[in-house]
Amino acid sequence: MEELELIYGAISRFWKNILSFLAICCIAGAVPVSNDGKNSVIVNDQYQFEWSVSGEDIYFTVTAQTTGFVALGVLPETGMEDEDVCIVGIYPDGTVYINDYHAHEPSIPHLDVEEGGTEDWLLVDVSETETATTATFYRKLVTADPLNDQPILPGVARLVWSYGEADPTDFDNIILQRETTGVVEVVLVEP
Ligand SMILES: [Ca+2]
Ligand SMILES: [Ca+2]
Repeated sequence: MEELELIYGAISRFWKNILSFLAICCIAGAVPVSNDGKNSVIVNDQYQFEWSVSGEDIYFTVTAQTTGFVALGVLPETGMEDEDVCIVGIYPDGTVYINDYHAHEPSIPHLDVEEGGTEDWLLVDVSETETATTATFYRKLVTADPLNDQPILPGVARLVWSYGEADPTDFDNIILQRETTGVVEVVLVEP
């Protein structure tokens, strides 16, 4: 009996993985790859990310081919308004920055703290080479700032990926450029 349950579990996981794979391929055209048990998505040759869930927290590591900022956002189930965006990077002098944003209209994010909200994306590490920035950051799956953040729930999540060619000179005056911004749908937390 136990053996049967094990086989059933393995088959069910297999199909779940296949369905996740197909969901990502069909919706976003991105190719998911497995990396040391972590989940990861190559959005294109300029941007890729990994994620892992630990208790109530979700960790992301984003690598983008830029020495400017990298950004990752969470969209509501439908529509392009109310993006919840994390923007992170490192200045040439080594100073790092990470800020939590809310975009009422697509691609024009405003600092959560300027709107009575809280910083919920927290930095683990950011580093830069001559051509690329890699940042690891995390937040609670469901933050205590519902007006400015989107919850990350089991099932398909709609994410915004973005990067900028330069570091921001004004944290509350950033526009996510169309050429370097897109949406990817991915199962971050298994239903
Ligand atoms: Ca927030
Ligand atoms: Ca936010």
